[in-house]
Formats: sequence, structure tokens, C-alpha cells
Amino acid sequence: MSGAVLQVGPLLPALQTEITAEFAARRLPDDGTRAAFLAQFGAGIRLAVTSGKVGVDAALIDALPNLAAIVNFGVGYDTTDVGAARARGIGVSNTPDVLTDCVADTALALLLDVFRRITVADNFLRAGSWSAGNFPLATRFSGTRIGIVGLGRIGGAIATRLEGFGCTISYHNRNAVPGSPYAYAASITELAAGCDALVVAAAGGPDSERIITAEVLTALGPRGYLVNIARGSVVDEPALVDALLAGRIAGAGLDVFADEPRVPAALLGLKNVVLLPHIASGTHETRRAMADLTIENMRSFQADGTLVTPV
Ligand code: 8YV
Repeated sequence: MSGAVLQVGPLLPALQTEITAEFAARRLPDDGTRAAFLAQFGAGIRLAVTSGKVGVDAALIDALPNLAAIVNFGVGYDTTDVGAARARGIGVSNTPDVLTDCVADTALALLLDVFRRITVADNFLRAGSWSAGNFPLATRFSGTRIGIVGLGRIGGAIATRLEGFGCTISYHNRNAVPGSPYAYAASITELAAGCDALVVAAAGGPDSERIITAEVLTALGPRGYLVNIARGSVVDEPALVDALLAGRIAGAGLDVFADEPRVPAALLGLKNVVLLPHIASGTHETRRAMADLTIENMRSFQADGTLVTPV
């Protein structure tokens, strides 16, 4: 089963070192030498390893006639063309579960920050403003109504945490989750209209592209907050910037953006927005577990052609 391994895009440095040592993985060049590299090595590649940052697109799949598996570091695999992979019978794996807690923790951190204005208050103190007067009052978070877009593994872990804050939880998925204790909203607009904050936890990809529309943001309203720990592509980012600038929503906590690492310049000056550089899974513990699961998938494929966590 085993065959040559291709690394597509950057990976966690430790993982990169490990896969180079264990699998003699070759890194796909990003420059003008790519075509020559593929001509020389493309036909021998059976396994590609990548991450949500770059992924394996249809053109690269075409250039690798014997590719049989794509192992993705990260739970989100929207940068890989899964349709093109399936059409060729190429397996794709990701790293679910191991990052759920840290991503859910980050959603809670963003919610608490935007409601209680933690970052703004920290900046206020550092700027020496405290001696001139108290920090303005913020908005209570405990007991709020939170709408979750995407009640999957991560959305569910966010909901469990919110229960501890006495929040009323509702959600929208394509279909209601059987047995869920939370109220189901038939549309995202309906969900937004009935909550104090909307948390985006839906998988990225063509099905969820810009489902957080201008209409959804208007329904969320001038006292409502948006938190996104999923993918920037899920939100109509220009509409979000407009809504924030016009005060149509109260604020936003964002870990992800449509064109990372570029962030709309208009957001940088807004005090009601907390901006994170896609760090939700970024802890030593979780990234190690993601790397281990990536390696497990690679070992399994090389041993018998199977993947441990296929998508
Ligand atoms: C990471 C993520 O950004 O797992 C995902 O889908 O977005 C994050 O955990 C990871 O670095 C993959 O690139």
C-alpha cells in the first residue's frame, strides 16, 4: 500500500520534522519549480498531507495520477476539493474531536470579551485612563439567549459551556438534531432575531458560503453580537463590516476571516470588535493531539490503505 508522501503547504514545525523523518515526505514547491517537481515526482505520490491553510485542490489532484489519500491537519477541510477527491476514490481524513474543547473555549472567551468589553477595559487601564474615571458599564453575559449556527461537535461543546452561564440556547442546522434539548430555529434569520448573540460553528465549504447574510445581521439587531470561530467564508464579510460601521449589530468577536491573514482595515479601529489571528485550536496540548492524529492517519494508510478518521 505504502507510497511516496507529499506535503502540501506549511505544517506545524514539529509535525513537519516528524513526517519528513518517518515518511520521507517531500514538500511541494510554492514557486516556479512546481511543474518540474510534479513531472519528476507526481506519479509516485500516493499520500498527501496538508492543512486547512492550503489544501489539495482539483488541479493538484489531477497532477497526482496515483494519489490515494489526503490527510488534513485540522477539523476543517474546506481548502481541499473533496468532490474531486471522491470522484477519483481518494480518501480524505481530518482531525475531529481532539480540538473541540479548545475551539469551544475560544468561543466562550470571545462571547465574554465582547459582552463585558474585557479587551477594551485592559487597553483603558494600560492607557492610564483609570485615574481619570471608572470604565463605562458593559452588558451582562450570564443568562443571555445564544443562537448557535451549526450544532455539531464544536457547537455542542459550546452549548454545554453556555449551560453553565445560565444561557438560553437555540440553534440552526439543516435539520433539527434528534433528541437535542435546545430550541430549533428553521432559518438562521429566525435564530438571529431571537438571540442576544449568534455563534457561528458551521463547517466551511460551498454549502455554508456566506450564510450569515446582511439580512441575518439585521435580524440580530443593534443589541446583538456575532461570534465566529468557524470559517470566514461562512459570513458575508463586507456585509458584516457594513453592519458594524452602521451600528446595525452591537459588536463581534472573530477568530476567522474570509481572506486570512488579511483582515478588513475598517475593523481595526472598532472598539466593539475583538479580533483573533485564528487561534481557537492553538494550544500546545491540542496542536500536539492534532499532529498525533495526523500521523496516525498517515501510518494507517501506509500500513493497510485505511484512514483512522475519514471525513
Ligand atoms: C487550524 C482549524 O487552523 O481545525 C481547523 O479546522 O481551523 C484550526 O484548528 C489548523 O491550523 C488547521 O490549519
